[in-house]
Amino acid sequence: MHNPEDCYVCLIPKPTSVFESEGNFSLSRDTIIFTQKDNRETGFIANLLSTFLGEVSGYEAPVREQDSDKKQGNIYLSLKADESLGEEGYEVSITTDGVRLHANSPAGLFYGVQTLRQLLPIYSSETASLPAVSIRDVPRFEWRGAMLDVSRHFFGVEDVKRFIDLISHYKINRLHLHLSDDQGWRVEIKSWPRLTEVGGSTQVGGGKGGYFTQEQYKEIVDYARSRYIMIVPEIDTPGHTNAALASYAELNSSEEAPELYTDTRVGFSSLWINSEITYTFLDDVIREVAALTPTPYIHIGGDEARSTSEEDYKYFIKRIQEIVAAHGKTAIGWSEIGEAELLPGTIAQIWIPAGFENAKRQSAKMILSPANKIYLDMKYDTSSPLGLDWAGLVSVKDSYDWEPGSYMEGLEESQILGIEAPLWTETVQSMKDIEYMTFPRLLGVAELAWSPKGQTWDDYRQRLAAHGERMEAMGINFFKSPDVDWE
Ligand code: TNX
Repeated sequence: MHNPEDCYVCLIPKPTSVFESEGNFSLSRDTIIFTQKDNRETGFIANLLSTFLGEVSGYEAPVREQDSDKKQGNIYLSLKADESLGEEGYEVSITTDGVRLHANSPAGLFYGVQTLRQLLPIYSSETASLPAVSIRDVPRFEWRGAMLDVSRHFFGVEDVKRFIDLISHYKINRLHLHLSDDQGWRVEIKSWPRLTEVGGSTQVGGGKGGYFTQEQYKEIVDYARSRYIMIVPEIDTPGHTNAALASYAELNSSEEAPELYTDTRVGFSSLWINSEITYTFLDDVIREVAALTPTPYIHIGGDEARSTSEEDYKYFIKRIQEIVAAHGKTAIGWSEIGEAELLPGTIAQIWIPAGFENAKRQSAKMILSPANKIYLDMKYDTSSPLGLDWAGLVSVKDSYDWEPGSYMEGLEESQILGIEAPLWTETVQSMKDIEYMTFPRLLGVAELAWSPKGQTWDDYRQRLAAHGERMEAMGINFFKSPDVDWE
């Protein structure tokens, strides 16, 4: 096992098409990576490939610019490709003579490089090679997401960067950061400094919490962008707001600030819906977050507003969408926002059926995050040391073996933007915990989002079994699920 010829079978997510041929391309001390002239992004991706080659061959191939694609015996990355590959697809051909990777955009090249990484041997050897194979690969959905809750427990820049590195290997392209909740406010807002000074000072269990300065948040956005991942910031409203309410008395209808909260109940907090100060506050927050976030989306939460009346909720959701739009962004909200009037373009993220029918009637695009299938914070089985179980147990098989296209009744595939797996962190306290709950379930989610419809659990399960050693080599603390016969 693990000779390079076998390796193509363990690609995750599985490519659109794979054709094997004879032989392989041997890496040598003469191997050079060529890129097109004058493209800085391609240079960065080529350097990443060089690092991956170095890890297994002990030799980091140099990167050079070149005008034409004539040269033999080397690796060539090109931004000239078949139009049908779209924005994110790529084509790679490996022969005994060399490697040709083509895409229409740097993102496509980046995904091609992740595929090449999985085709390389797991362990370093002097005779490292790539199997002769020809792959054409185009994603099924444009939204391939993971969510990390940095509010219940705070995770700093280094942890978030590691998370980005790990998920980008599976062609995930959205990282939704849940930046505020009852237990903590995690992004600096210069016009309302107590949000982080007070609201960021603790977390579940009473630890010291923390927050991202605006500089740190920008660092995360840039780091993610260099891995073709878009950061989607969430400011959860009008419920899940105790940290903000504790920071500023004027946001409370009682005009008194509650204590900070470090337990895990939900549904008890609400912004003061009928006060203009609330909307001044939100306008400031959204303006600052929008200015830090170069991409189109801001998530407004909208979930579990059990302390807001229905009438107030509808009024509020309408107004906050207008604020988001005024700052040039598109709003995303959890299922429940479907009960309110949605502005054209607003996206509903479905985690429970509530709100779904009304969101569908309003033609909202949907992101699917069904809790009983892909909540990464659910226990795997009754013996899981971490996690919750309100949506049931979510085994590795459960998280893979469902079909997004027919999951919600009457939902056309064209209305589905994609899927996203959230990791809520009430019970998750360290990077090791994050990895344990995320891996390997997120790999299955990545495949559901990327690969053509109609993959089977049996086939996936074998690829995952072969992939375990690779996760080990990457230092990932993954759950060795009994659903899989790990090699
Ligand atoms: C429900 S999912 C929540 C979160 C919790 C999660 C725990 C959603 C939109 N709201 O506030 O952290 O359950 O699984």
